[in-house]
Amino acid sequence: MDTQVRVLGVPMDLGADRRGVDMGPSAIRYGGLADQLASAGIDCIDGGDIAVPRPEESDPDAGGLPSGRAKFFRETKEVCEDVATAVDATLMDGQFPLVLGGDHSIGIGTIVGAARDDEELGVIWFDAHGDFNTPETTPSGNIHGMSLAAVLGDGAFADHDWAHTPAVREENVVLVGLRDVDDGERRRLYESDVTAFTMSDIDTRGAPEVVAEALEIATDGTDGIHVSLDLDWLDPTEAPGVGTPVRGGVSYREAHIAMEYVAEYHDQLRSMEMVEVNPILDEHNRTAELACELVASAFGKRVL
Ligand code: 5AB
Ligand code: MN
Ligand code: MN
Ligand code: MN
Repeated sequence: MDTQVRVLGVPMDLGADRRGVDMGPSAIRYGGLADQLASAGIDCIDGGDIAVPRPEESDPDAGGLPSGRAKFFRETKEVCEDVATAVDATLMDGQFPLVLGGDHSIGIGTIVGAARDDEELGVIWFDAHGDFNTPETTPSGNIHGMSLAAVLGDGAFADHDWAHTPAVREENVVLVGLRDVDDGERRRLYESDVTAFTMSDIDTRGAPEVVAEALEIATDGTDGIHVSLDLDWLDPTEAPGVGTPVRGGVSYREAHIAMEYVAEYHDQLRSMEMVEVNPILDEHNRTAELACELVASAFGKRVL
């Protein structure tokens, strides 16, 4: 890829219960992001961090939705609008937006920004979780468990335009690595046209085949794809520094081969984000370092 990467940090922790993900962008930079990108032959500049209010300064229920529950809805919406504007501006400047979280609620902003030119955007969401709750089905009220549903305008989110309506169709959205899905989410996933690959699919078919199919679905008829990688997609033995770890995730090698497949689609790759790194829960920053390595693989780093 010849494009210059622009790194955008979003120290967001309004969308999750466990504190500490707001330090994710710093931990990932400290973990060697620029060097890893350089080792993939990628030039990068740092666009700094987007301002996020502290939970202590805000009332989680102040800007609530008329129906259902979504904590810090108003603040999340404001931050995501800023993320969308920054991602859009980055693309307009001919650069590649690499967004660092922060909790997964920021995916709303990244996707809205990447889809702003009314171009069709496919999405691959690597995650242990569906992030497909709505304010009506959520067991927690945490927006990081609703972000994929939010960009599709589901449930109570339908009444709110997130800056612009993104051009994302369910048919081009793929979840990969599921192993912890709430009852309401499961029902909603069945009813939707979103494709969901569980860990059982990866166990039986292998990561390369599943990821190849995910890429085909996300690029089918679209103008580009967004890759959203929640570090809890990996097994907690490899990525302990995440807020909601779930046993039975992908291995170190499966994660790398998946990103190497993503690299094959560099012409279609429009934006990428690495989210949910929690340095407080991490062991010597290894989850953040792993995030940097995976970025390098996604950008075409090769052994030979
Ligand atoms: B993550 C849960 N489904 O909605 C909920 O880490 C967990 O962005 C969501 O994938 C996990 O609160 C959100 C129980
Ligand atoms: Mn997630
Ligand atoms: Mn635009
Ligand atoms: Mn997750």
